[in-house]
Amino acid sequence: MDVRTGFTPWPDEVARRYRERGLWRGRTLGTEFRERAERTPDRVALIDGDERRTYRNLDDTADLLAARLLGRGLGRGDVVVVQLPNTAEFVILTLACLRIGVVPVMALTQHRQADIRHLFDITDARAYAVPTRYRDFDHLAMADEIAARTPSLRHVLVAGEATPPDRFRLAIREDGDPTTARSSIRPHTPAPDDPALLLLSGGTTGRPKLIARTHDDYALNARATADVCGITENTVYLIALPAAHNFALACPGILGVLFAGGTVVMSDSPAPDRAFALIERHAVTDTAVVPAVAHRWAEAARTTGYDLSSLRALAVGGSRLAPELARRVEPALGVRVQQGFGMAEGLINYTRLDDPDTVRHGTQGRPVCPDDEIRIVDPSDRDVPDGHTGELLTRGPYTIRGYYRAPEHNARAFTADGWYRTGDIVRLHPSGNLVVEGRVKDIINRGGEKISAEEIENFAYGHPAVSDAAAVPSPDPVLGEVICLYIVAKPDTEPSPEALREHMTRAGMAVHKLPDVIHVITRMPTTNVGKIDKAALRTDAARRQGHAI
Ligand code: J2J
Repeated sequence: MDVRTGFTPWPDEVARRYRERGLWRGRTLGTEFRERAERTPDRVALIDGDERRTYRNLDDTADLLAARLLGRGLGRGDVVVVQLPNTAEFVILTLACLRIGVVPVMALTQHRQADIRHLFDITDARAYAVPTRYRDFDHLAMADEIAARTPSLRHVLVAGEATPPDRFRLAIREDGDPTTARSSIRPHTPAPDDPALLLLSGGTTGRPKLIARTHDDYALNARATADVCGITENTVYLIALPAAHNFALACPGILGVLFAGGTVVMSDSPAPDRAFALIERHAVTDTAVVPAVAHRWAEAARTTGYDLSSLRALAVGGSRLAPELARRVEPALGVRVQQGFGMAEGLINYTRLDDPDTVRHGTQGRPVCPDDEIRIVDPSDRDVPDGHTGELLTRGPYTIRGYYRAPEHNARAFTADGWYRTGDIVRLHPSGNLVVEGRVKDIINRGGEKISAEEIENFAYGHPAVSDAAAVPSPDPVLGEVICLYIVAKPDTEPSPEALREHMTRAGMAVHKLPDVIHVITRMPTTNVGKIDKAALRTDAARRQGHAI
């Protein structure tokens, strides 16, 4: 099935307006990069370890790989599940796919069988890109197991060294003639309003939802965020968060920096020692992190001797940044903090670099594009008075109109006139910026990683001794929130937290979704309508952690 089936387009007249206003430029992401590469062929585009690639080299390598993908029968509308760490291969494969309309699904390296199989089920992906091993996990073995039970999967693209000969190896380092490759791929350029890639949503339901972003809208996303972050040809940008995240991929991230002619430096970890060494070595000017990482960096900067003086701006987002931490990070790292409140579904808010301290430290910013529309509403969808809290709804030229192949969920997640219900509780600051005050969606935001409570509960119910399960966030001084799972056992059983965790791992749960804390209790607290009282559990979890909430 073609990827365009199940994608919700913008209404025609809205799309026409976005084109007329020059927001959608009718160029694919592959073309955006090509045009930049033609302008600054000799500048350094990408650094990964000791490997440096100029714009010309990256452009050629992407073409060579695109031609090989075509040679394997992959083309416009085919889907490939990409599960690669922060490496040059991630960038090269992504650019190659974007050139010929192969649609990457951006999975995380922490995902395991359950999530990956779900991605294949939704997309009928024909290829799967994996490292051989990563962080002590044998991805190649997982790819084999998935291939054995997934008829649509025809090609395993392997990044890295030794690869068995019966596979299609992702050979991105080999030589070839880029001119021949370029002419063979030219007729396969996708349409700018085709879905370009699929992002994963943290989601509120049992399984992650997919977010289809078009070339037109994602190019705007990358360009508008690069503008408000002051990205230029002189920017050296460290990718310290997982590249598969929207934040690191295009806000401005890899694509925003590459379209502006800057240099992208890949880091396989946000750990201070790794990241600081790269900042010093490559004179990194900009990067983006989640608050948990900002906290670690600010602490580490006091004791490590790295020269961080090149660093100019630090974008911080993904979960709530406490104003005290925002204030502390700036002198500790010698940077200006730029808060980002965004979502893979679209809307990105940023504070601006020249905003006063009160705004930069105390708000999560304002939309990056003048055509972003926002409303703050009460539970009956009525606009709240200015300054009051309510749920944030949004529409705009890079915000989706529906999740991919999820009609039932879309009926709840979007209003009839196309507003996306973010599930975030916000308030408008007098400066016109948004302040995130909470959320109505039942997720856990673990250090910026969003995990659906229902998904964790479903895994727990898979254990034969579990009678009742409820997952709630528990406050954590570093990660902000961690996953706390409450269990009621069936009569005459005594499942231990270790046994439950082992069960979830065996069931293929992603590494970052495993509960941090499990409490086995005798009875679930319930509300007066008989539902599990999650508010009571959240309070209990906070109390057990020793935090007041
Ligand atoms: C509180 N909650 C926040 C913030 C996101 C830039 C920045 C973040 C993301 C991202 C992103 C928050 N304070 N500063 O894609 O490009 C929570 C909200 C939001 C959800 C989206 C980007 N910044 N959040 O985090 O798709 O609840 O995107 O709805 O992963 O993260 O999560 P995600």
